[in-house]
Amino acid sequence: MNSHRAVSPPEPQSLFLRASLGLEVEQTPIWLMRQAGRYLPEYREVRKKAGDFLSLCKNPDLAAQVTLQPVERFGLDAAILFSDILVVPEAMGMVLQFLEGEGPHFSKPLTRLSDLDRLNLPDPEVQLDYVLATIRAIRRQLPAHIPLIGFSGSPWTLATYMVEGGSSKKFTQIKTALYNDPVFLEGLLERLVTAVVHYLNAQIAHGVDAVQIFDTWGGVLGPEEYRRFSLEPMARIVAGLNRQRPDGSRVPVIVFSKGCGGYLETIATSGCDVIGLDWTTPLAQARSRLGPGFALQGNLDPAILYASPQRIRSEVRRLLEAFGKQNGHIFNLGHGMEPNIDPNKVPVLVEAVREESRRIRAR
Ligand code: 1CP
Repeated sequence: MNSHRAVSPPEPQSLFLRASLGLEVEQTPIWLMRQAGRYLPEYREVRKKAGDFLSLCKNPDLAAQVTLQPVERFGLDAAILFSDILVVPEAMGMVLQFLEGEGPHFSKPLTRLSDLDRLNLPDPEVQLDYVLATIRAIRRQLPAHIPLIGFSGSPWTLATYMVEGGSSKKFTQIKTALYNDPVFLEGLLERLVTAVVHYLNAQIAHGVDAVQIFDTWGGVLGPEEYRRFSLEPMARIVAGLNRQRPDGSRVPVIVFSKGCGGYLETIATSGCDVIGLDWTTPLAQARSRLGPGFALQGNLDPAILYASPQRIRSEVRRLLEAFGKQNGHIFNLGHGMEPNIDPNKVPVLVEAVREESRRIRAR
């Protein structure tokens, strides 16, 4: 007998965590990006009570309540912390507002290297204590078998908002910086890497079971720029995370770079466990390019929820049939839920994923 045999870490029981690690599951787990939000009447109710969006994010009891709403209503396989990626730049000292109908706004965008002196490195236990309190409140109420996903924006995606001053269509300011003043941009990304590592490690310490890095705007970069300004900072974050719990279990990391189906082989070098896909890359093609070492998350067009129940079911069937019996798939949409979808379409999607994936596995 080999007395030096390593003690293997406990196998997770939840469908979501098992699929994240490529383990066998009896049906495909499902959660939805932006599963909490304005399409739910019960969300709009709580948001009204909070006053505005940012006040909702900063109220741990109410933020926990809206986190749980879609999980309770639809029986989803994971909860995602209700917050926003832009609380990190705010904690670094920028002044953030969400203007009604216009989205996020920073009053003094960063334009040059000397502006970086205005940023501080936040202690998540201090400036982001409300997020950690929300995680603890969720964990107290969420059934133990449902995992909680924490998240952050990628440094590149956060930097677009900090340099453009808000949402952008053309990314003129940040691309000007990228080509004319890379020292400024790299200095900003470096500070964001450090801030996000501390932030995600604090989320893990306070009870999230997995983390997702949202790189919503990675796809506006060409291949070389994507590698240098989006992927490399994310890889430094992944390398800095405490992914081993005291009991030896693993905290999976999901990287979601929207519009980056052409860069999957680059994303695979990030060190993540799960690669999120938008709806432009066929799931089976992604698997054959990446091999079985990565779980995949996605990837129907969110607009499928405007279609009829029959069409939703047939699209789910088509997607799952094409992927077949392989392990390592988490069902999701290819991006967030739109505020004007009919919540009654969601159970159609959830049931279709469960029925079809069970049927395919039973063959
Ligand atoms: O009016 C409202 O109620 C605010 C709408 C809203 C909501 C519900 C915003 C403003 N953020 C959120 C929540 C949110 N944001 C979550 C919650 C968890 C969930 O249920 O999934 C998450 C994960 C985010 C992350 C986020 N915020 C991203 C990355 C993911 C994505 O959707 O691409 C980005 C880019 C933001 C910025 C942001 N927050 C809100 C707006 C309107 C925007 C701008 C989006 C843009 O520039 O197009």
